[in-house]
Amino acid sequence: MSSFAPRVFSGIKPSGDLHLGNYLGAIKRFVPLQETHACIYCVVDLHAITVWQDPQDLEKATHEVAAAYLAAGVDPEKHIIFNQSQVHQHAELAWIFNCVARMGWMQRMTQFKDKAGKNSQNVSLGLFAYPSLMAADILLYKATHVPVGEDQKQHLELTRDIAQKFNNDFAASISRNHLDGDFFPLSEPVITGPATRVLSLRDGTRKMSKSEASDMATIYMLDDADSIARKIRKAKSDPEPLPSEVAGLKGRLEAANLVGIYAALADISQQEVLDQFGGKGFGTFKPALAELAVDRLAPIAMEMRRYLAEPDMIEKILKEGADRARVMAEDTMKQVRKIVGFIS
Ligand code: AQP
Repeated sequence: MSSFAPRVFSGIKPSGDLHLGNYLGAIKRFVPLQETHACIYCVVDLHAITVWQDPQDLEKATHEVAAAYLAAGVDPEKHIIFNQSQVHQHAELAWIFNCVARMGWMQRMTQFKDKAGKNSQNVSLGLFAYPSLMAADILLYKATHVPVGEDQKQHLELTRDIAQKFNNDFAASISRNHLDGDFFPLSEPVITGPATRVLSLRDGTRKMSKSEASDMATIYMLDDADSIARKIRKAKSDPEPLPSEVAGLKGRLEAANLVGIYAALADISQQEVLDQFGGKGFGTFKPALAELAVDRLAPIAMEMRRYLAEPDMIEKILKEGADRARVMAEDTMKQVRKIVGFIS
């Protein structure tokens, strides 16, 4: 049994317009966790600058991520919403973790390989060290659970490796400082539901992403009803009717993606979707999906716009959240500095 209090941490990069993958894979799942856990939801701006961000766009995107958290139903009074750069302890712990993590561990990260592509000599050092900062984000608050999309699974495994190595490397010092047991928890990824990897609407081999070049491949959280319906109507599919069993979706990437999106939006299982639409073609299924998507996304988009019209209020919420997060982060860092042997 873990001796750590149940606590959730997750974050989203303000690196572009939020999309359906961010919503279904992360934000939508943040909300129910508030009932059972103390939750900390961060706008991870330090992560965003691992690739170039125009400063004005970064500010705008930071507001957008905070507005999405609020519009989806995160409560900033009972829980915490803040932007990462306001709590400098994230960067401090990340540096220590850079000295704990091994080069070989980082070199195995598939997201780095995907993002760097053929350009690996020319990307920022920050992009390479990204998982170390992510481990710091989570462990600074000793978070036990981390709701993320499928693409973050490997980074979560690395976070556990870093926590374990820190606990082992510094075991004697942890005990000398009367901090019994493991200092950092082995945080659990929470990757659940039918849409943990929402795919591009134009190419079922790629995930939906902020940095996707084609506008038609991505449903944005702030898209209007017409755009959502048009994108779903034009989404790549296949000529076969939908199967009546989930097993029949095997090898049909685009069909499985659209069924998964429907299930996640309707809060039902993929099988329940197929119970309704099995044997029907995309001519029937796509309009039903478009209607559902508009029904679920439009109220959130409206609420986001309402928050975005009040940037001062968003910044006040972020600042108050950062003030509360900093107290917890400094508590951890005071102990970490002692454990490592820093004089302060
Ligand atoms: N397509 C997706 N399906 C399900 N979940 C997804 N997430 C991202 N894309 C999908 C989840 O959203 C959270 C925030 O991700 P992020 O913005 O911090 O980074 P990312 O995963 O790199 O997202 P993008 O959209 O692909 O951004 P860019 O293009 O800027 O790199 C995470 O929990 C992630 O799993």
